[in-house]
Amino acid sequence: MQISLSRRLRRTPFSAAVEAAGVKGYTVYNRMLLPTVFDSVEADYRHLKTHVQLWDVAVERQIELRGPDAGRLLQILTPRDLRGMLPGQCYYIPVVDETGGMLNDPVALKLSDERYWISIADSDLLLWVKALGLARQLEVLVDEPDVSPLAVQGPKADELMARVFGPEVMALRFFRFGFFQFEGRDLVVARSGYSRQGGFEIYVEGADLGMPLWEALTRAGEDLNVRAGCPNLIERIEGGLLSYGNDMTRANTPFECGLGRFCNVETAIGCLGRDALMRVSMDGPIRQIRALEIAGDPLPSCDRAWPLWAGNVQVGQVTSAAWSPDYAGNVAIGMVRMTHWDPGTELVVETQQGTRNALVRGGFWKSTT
Ligand code: THG
Repeated sequence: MQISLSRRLRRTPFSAAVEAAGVKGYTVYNRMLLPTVFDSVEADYRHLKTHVQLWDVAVERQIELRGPDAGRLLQILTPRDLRGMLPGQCYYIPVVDETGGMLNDPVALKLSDERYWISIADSDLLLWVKALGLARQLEVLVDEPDVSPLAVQGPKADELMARVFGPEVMALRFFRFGFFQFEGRDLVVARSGYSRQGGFEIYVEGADLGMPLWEALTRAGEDLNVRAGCPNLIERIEGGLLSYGNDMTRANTPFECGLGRFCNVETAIGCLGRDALMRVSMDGPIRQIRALEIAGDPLPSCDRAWPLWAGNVQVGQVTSAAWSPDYAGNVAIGMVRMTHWDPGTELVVETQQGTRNALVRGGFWKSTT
């Protein structure tokens, strides 16, 4: 069995390097190839937690907003109050529709007062953003620039990045970005990324720079054991990093997703979902994302929602699960009804391989070891 490639399933500026590194699995994300495994998911996990990896995350496509109304349009999309956002900052923003349903959970970057990038998760947000800009007759251009993020993740990321971009890159604070030169071109480099191991994301502008940058990082990091990697299922569950389309969909509000800390419904004036979210923020959600431990041997990956049962009543579902070598158990993310979401609650989960006991936890594992 193979994925048939065509123009609709886009390669990335780093695909040649990923293939040369022996990628073993891909998923499709924003109609682009996203590597999921190189050695084995467990070996990739251990390497990520020990050394440093290069991740082809070009699938994190950018939506550029440019023009005097760029900030206004961004505020229409999200219940997070953007008034305090400064150039050089990244904000994790829930994006919601008029019912308060989640459309995406991107990272927004403020390049200047009139220019933003929205670094999107897996949903067709460009169409929604363009339509809103046009319908509201805003003075803003909306499109997808030729920008492809390359993530450098792991405990040795600072050392590797300093060698290629200079020691100044180490002064970047979390969720801040600056401009750093590579081959005479200015690139946005942020301290961010889809892991809890620390690291950076380089927004590679111009596909021609992809392979030279990958090769420079590989050469510079030989003695650091640098290799190709990718967002790791086990590590991201331990860290409580949510996956749009898996752990939440348009059927969920940001409060249900545990993203209430990124919502300011009182002050996010202009947000399309503000009224709807005001109503649900008063009472609070009746179901919410939870970390769960699932008993027994290593589970297969969660290729559909696994119902969660309390007796013969369904009280939620598990949407991501993996065997954790460090915790010697199955770590999972699910959505659980209020009546059964207290830490220590024992439930039963129905996987494609039969039922298992599941325990609701008080929080994620957030391992950085
Ligand atoms: N980086 C960039 N773009 C992205 C992702 C990324 N687009 C797709 C996807 N990942 C979007 N989803 C997330 C989910 C979590 C985080 C970032 C993007 C994240 N969250 C931290 C947390 O929840 O603790 C930090 C949030 C904060 O404190 O502001 O990093 O990874 N460019």
